[in-house]
Amino acid sequence: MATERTLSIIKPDATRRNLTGKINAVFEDAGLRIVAQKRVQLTEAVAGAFYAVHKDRPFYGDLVSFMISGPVVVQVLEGENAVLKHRDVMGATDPKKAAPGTVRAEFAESIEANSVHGSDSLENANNEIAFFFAQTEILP
Ligand code: IDP
Repeated sequence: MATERTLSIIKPDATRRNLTGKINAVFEDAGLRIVAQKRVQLTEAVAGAFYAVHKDRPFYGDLVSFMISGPVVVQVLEGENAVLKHRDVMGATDPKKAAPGTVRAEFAESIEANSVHGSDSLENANNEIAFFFAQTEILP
């Protein structure tokens, strides 16, 4: 197994409910290391660009509005098999289908306000990390 990095976002529903620490504890307990982290208010342009892959989906407009409804915490997580490990501890997109103990099962409010984002492939992780972070901001 290789050491990987993945891009994680703690979404506005979770920052609003003061859950950043609890979610970070799930990641750290799973063996993921937070090697970069910042709390930011996304603009419509930035959130729209980040989720451009979904621009033709019916939920795109609502998703962008949700993502700018409050601050998010963007982070780089590092560890063995980090992309898949992070997706595993996040749980399924729809919290009703998420396995018990996953972040989304424990904390998500709905399929949209589902508390966390995680890159779904190593290639996307590299692109999404570069979208938010300069190399100098990542401190293993
Ligand atoms: P993922 O975050 O589990 O990878 P994606 O299908 O990539 O799921 O969707 C991106 C985000 O769009 C989801 O995390 C969720 O916030 C939102 N989303 C996905 N499907 C729906 C839907 O059917 N209705 C509303 N929002 C959705």
